[in-house]
Amino acid sequence: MLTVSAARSWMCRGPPQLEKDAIDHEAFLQSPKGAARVQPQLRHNSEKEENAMKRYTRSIRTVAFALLSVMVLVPACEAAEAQDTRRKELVPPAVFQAAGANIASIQSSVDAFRAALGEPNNLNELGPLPVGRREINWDGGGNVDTTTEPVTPFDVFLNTRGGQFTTPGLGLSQAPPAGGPQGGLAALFNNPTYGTIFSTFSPLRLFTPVGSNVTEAVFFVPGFNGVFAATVRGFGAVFTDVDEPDGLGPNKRRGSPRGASTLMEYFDEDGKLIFSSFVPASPGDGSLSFFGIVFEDALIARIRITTGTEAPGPDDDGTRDIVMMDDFIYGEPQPLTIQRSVASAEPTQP
Ligand SMILES: [Ca+2]
Ligand SMILES: [Ca+2]
Ligand SMILES: [Ca+2]
Repeated sequence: MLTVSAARSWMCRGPPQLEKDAIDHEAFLQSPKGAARVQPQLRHNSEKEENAMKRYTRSIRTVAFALLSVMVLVPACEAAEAQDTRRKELVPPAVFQAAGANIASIQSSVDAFRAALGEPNNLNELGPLPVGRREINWDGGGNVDTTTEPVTPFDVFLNTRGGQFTTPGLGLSQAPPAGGPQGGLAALFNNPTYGTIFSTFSPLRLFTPVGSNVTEAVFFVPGFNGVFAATVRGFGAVFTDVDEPDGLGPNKRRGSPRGASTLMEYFDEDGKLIFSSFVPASPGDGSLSFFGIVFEDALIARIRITTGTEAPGPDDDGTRDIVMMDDFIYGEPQPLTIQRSVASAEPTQP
């Protein structure tokens, strides 16, 4: 089967055997013996060429179809080759993080992260777009306070914003800390304390796995219902009530044996871990934390978020750190294999 890289190379350089045949044919026509002796051979060669050209044309069509089917539009061969070179070099990302008692504690860090990803907020626009970012605040456009049933995969924003979220647990839910027709997190996890120990960065709802403390994110070109896999150059998330580390130090730390509870892990399209970090903590209840990174290129294919020391349900106390998520903010999803050239090319629809 023709690989994408082989197809791209062929598209760039053309089939070498056909070029050689054409050159030999022309030299023969110009030779002294050519006009007198060559007509039968010339016809034969012409038929060979015609057949070769038909095969070449058919092959090109096949390759073009294969390329389109995997979203390889090859805007420029030079860009593709430059991409292969740069893939070997991993430039460290810019890191944005903050934690504190309230929204003001993290607002400037979130805004700096947004600026690093770039304008505009692409909302529900059809992708792929060359610049900008996507955001999910889980709020249903504003004052929605319903608690959604846990589902996985969580595909609510798969088409509109190109984000798909999964958990190894029962599912993922959007909910206010308390209240609304279903009672919010306090009712979802049958723990009334959850109504007071969590706060929102964007009111009214938070996002959480149920039956697990792990959430994974993958990306697609917005507007195509998850058909075209994509990567992003940056991803950040807001958290509430990250208590650990609590400053006790490695020998007296509480809860997690890792010494911290909330972890962000970033993987490339080959599944390789390219960056990981714990999320900064803040003491007390209802605190907010933010952690995000931005690479130069769209290297991030998957993210694994570990929230707290264990799945929500138990009390948040000296041995357990329960954590919820709020806003997800990420770079405009770029189709796999052209992500590094799209920024310098005309926007292309798949
Ligand atoms: Ca929210
Ligand atoms: Ca707490
Ligand atoms: Ca906590």
